[in-house]
Amino acid sequence: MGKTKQCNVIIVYADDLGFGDLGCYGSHQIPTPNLDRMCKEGLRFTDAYATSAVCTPSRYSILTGRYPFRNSRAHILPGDAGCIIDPKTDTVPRLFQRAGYRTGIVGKWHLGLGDGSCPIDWNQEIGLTPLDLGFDESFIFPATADRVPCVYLEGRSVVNLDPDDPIAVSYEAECPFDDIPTYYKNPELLQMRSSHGHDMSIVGGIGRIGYMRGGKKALWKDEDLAEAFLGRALRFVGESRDRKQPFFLYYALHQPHVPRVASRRFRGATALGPRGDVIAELDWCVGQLLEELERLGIRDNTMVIFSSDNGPVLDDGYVDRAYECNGTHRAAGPLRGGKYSKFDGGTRIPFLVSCPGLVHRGVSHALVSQVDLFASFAHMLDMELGPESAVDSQDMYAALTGEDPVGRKELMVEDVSCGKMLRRGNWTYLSPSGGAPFMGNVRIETGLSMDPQLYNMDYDIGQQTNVAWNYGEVVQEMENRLQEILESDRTR
Ligand code: NG6
Ligand code: CA
Repeated sequence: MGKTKQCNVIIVYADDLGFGDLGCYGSHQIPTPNLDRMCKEGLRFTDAYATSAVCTPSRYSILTGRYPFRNSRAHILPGDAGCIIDPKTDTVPRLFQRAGYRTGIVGKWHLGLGDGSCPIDWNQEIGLTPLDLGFDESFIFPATADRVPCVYLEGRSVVNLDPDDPIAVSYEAECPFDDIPTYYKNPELLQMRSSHGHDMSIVGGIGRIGYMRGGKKALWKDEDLAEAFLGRALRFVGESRDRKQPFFLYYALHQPHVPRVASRRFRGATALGPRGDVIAELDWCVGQLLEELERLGIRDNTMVIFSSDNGPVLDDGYVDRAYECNGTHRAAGPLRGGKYSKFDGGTRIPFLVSCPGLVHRGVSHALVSQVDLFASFAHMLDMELGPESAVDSQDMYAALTGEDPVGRKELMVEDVSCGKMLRRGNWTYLSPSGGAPFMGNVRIETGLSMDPQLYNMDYDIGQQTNVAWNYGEVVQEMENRLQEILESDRTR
């Protein structure tokens, strides 16, 4: 088949959306008509994985084509962390830039800012941002919706900075600012209580991780986040179209990560409480984007990939009725565990591809990892990759377009504590690692065990029956292979 050279590419990346959260993946309780339609027009993958069960490492991989273990700083970052991607590292947006594309990021970043040599001064231009990693345009929030600073960053600067109200941020355990509202001192200001953590600064009536002072005019409103990001995404697409330049957009949604505050239009949209509502909102955002592509006459020339950075969690630290209203909804679908865990619920995620060059529509069981997008895009663009670029990325272009039903032979993922899982064919092998089998606060099974675990995903998608003792040779082989990957040349 012909290559879809010069077609636009959009990655829409949800935050904590589970394998079972969309209608097209079996949910009956959350209306997701837009993604369901995109699914009908494209390919729905059943065996696609993020590289990690949490955010920062997955995002590191999707943008660099490297497994997170290659970067010792690829763990959930505080909001004032230095950037963990060395500006010399090749990235997906750089690849597109080299191919003549206009590149943009809109939404959640969570890979750190500045070079880490000194604390970030939020009142000045910031030295190392997505602009230094291959993005021509950048409109982001620095970390997560529950971490300070709760501000947008456009290019190198905080939006709506007021020199008379400078921003200061601290992730010290003790609050260094005695004149800001905090969780225990000012409970009267809270509009949503925390179930665990999120008990430092109060911003917009919500307890956050980290302390923040100043920047009143710059603070985002949680209920406006969806439309603010969507507006920027549409603007980027429109401007690219006006310039007649092909574009790559990384649209990193903040939903359904906590705190879940739906815009007015979606408040009460589902019977599942705020978590359901913000998923309905997320679906609407994607619908708006697809409509705009159609309106501009570029839908047929744009590859849209939709996925999530890690699996789902109901209670991630706020009292927002996610458990109480969940009913029979299964956010991880038939998978065991969820966000944070080594079971498939942590890393097997929704993955939809809708693209002009599609060979087949429908369902693909090809085994693919988000780390593969880099090499697959290189193939699509007819670009060579140097030996140091995207060392873990495999060219899965034929799988993404539906030509190849098989995909990878194997892939590796990690849980929140960096324990490893190797998927090979129908086997999942969970390498032994210590730690509690259950995370009480989030009520998720971790998959941690000092025993090796082996599951046959053909018969046992819910990973209920550990057959490691019956297949000693497979276990040994897979453990050896994991070690081989982990020892492979880190410097490449
Ligand atoms: C955890 C937070 C959780 C979430 C997660 C990162 C607490 C108690 N929990 O530490 O709410 O922010 O980090 O999520 O603070 S991720 O999707 O960005 O990886
Ligand atoms: Ca996440």
